[in-house]
Amino acid sequence: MNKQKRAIAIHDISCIGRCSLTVALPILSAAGIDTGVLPTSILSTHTGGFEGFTFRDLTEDLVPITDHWKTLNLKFDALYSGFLGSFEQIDLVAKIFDDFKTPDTLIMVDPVMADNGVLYKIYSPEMARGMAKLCSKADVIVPNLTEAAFILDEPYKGESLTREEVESILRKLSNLGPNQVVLTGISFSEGRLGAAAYDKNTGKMYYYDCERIEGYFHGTGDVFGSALLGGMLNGMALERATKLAVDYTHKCISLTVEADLEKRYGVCFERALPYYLEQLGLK
Ligand code: PXL
Repeated sequence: MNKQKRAIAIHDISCIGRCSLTVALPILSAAGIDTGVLPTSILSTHTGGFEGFTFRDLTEDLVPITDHWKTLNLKFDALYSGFLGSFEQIDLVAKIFDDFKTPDTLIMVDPVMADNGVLYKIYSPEMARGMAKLCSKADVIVPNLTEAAFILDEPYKGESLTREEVESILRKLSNLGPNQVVLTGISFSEGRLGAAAYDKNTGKMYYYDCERIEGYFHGTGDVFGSALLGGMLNGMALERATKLAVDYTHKCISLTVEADLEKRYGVCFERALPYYLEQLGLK
């Protein structure tokens, strides 16, 4: 029998406004990965840009769902967590990682909780501390600079950091446990924006950036993380997958701006999927 790669995406469902599962699922599926979901919560919209959103916490469902999977002896090539619905979910997801990890399972944690120096609504500083614990279980983590500061319990210094500062953050994050760290929102010169990646096993650091497009674009962290994981599951090394994730995210933003689309709906990642598939060699 041929082997089909399988991943589980552990994020919320924001019913409106492309982010989390409505981004991870289509991107990973396009990358040829059979992607199952473990929804952490359901919101009527994401939390940034629509007033009065509803929020249903699905903490109580995580254990029954994954207990059923255990009886089926299911195996996954990747477990990918993002936005969680409660503080308790941190320990539950950590346990799910332990229960389903095999020597071939890639665990990716995007410690989604903050941006631009501020925690998202519904996240508490206590939750931020818990995220550090979850990151310690991962093979790869994908924080932005704000999330990195919360995880390391350090002040957020803004975006303009030196290479030495970025390298020190990457090393400290990898010392928590993950072998590979990809830090987003890195800018060493005006008008450029990208990511820095560190592989603890080789000691190598990589930087890659693109032209910066001004403005805040919702859900782009999820686009980036999903594109990175899709690249890695298609056999790309960290450096190549990081470049692809930066380029694809940049393309999604530039198409959204060109088409003059309403920003709170997230970026039109669908229109850049042909480019993504081409880079993956799937088209
Ligand atoms: O893209 C991160 C994210 C995920 N899920 C929800 C969010 C956000 C960012 O604001 O609100 C519900």
